Amino acid sequence: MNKKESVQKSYEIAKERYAAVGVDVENALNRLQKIAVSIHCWQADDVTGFENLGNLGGGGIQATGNYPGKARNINELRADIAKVLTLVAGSHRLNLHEIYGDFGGQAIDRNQVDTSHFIGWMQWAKEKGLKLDFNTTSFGHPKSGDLTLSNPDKAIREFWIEHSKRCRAISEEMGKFQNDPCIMNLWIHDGSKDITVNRLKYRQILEQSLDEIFATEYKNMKDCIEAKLFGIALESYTVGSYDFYLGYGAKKQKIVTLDTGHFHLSESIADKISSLLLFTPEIMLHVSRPIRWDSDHVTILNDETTDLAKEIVRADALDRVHIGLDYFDASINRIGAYVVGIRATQKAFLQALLEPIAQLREYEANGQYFERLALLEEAKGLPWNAVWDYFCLKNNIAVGEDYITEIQQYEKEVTSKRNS
Ligand code: RNT
Ligand code: ZN
Repeated sequence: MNKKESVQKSYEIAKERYAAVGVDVENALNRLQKIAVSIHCWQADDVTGFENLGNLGGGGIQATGNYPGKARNINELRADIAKVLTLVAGSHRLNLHEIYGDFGGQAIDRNQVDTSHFIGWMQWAKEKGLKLDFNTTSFGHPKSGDLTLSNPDKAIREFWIEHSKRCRAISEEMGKFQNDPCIMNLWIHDGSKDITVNRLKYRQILEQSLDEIFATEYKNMKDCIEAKLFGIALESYTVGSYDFYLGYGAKKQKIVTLDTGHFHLSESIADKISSLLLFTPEIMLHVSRPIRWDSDHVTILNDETTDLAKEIVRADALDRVHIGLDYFDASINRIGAYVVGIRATQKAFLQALLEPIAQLREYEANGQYFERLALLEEAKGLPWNAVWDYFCLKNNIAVGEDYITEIQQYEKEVTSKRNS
């Protein structure tokens, strides 16, 4: 039996096994096919971007590692993303940061950016069948400092307000062009290394800045606000904490972005889904893998990721949750980092879609808690991987570990020839 035949045979057996616990595998596959992952452009170049403003310094974010071959310009980044797309099934999205604009060698500061710098991206994305998402970029700039939108200095604050407004206008144009809302994320690093005696003051300023930024109503873009626990060199206080943005999001009906690396390590992100669904319009996810802190390791198929996927599927909220990735591991092959993370996310959702939920809920309704626990345990071992292999085969995508050699080949022919 060749590989293709054995994948097909295993799939047929898996289908019967799942049917026995009341799960329709074909339905799960159809739903998985429609799940788009918003692929973050910044893993390709360690969050460097293409500004021509000289070495900015500025801080706020940090990638660690120096694996050779990072993308040095737009063409290389596009080639890398195109390669990634050949190794993952389904239709996805590309999540751009403002600093990845097509600035054509010009020094365009962050308060000067406009849609013209993203026309090239919009056209390229259309050719590739990708929808675009967007992000303001307030880190890595001389005006980044410790405080941006919450800065008491009016000039600095207004610089970042102007930047953020322009990013919303660009997102609106992207959404219009692709006939699908562009999801724009706003994350700022604002905080304090040491004790501050002005916690309220900075949060008040941030609230006012956000109100100003969001004053214009748009139809083709959606705003997300992303909280964080702390940043390196800003350990004592984060202006945009989860309480802050959850409150703001619930009050002003904005989407809260849950980055799985931005919470206390013992906190369940999965448990937040059902509450956010009740009080905020939609949810944006940055699926990552915190190690000790928000260290942005590649997303893998672990309990945290599958629990998150299960909560979304159990809440029947796939149409209200935007699934994005956010990590930037500069210590391994970057194409590989993308492919492992995207495939892991899809696997987590496949497992969630294959859960024998009707039976589990029946047990729960009847108070049959031993039965519920037993089926949850047994479900972990059901042959989901046979369904996954078939999903890849059906989509003409490398089955199992076959993508390793394809990435090695691309490294040999393309990325290893880039001298940074
Ligand atoms: C940083 C946030 C933010 C960034 C990207 C690059 O802690 O997670 O989402 O990673 O905007
Ligand atoms: Zn994030």
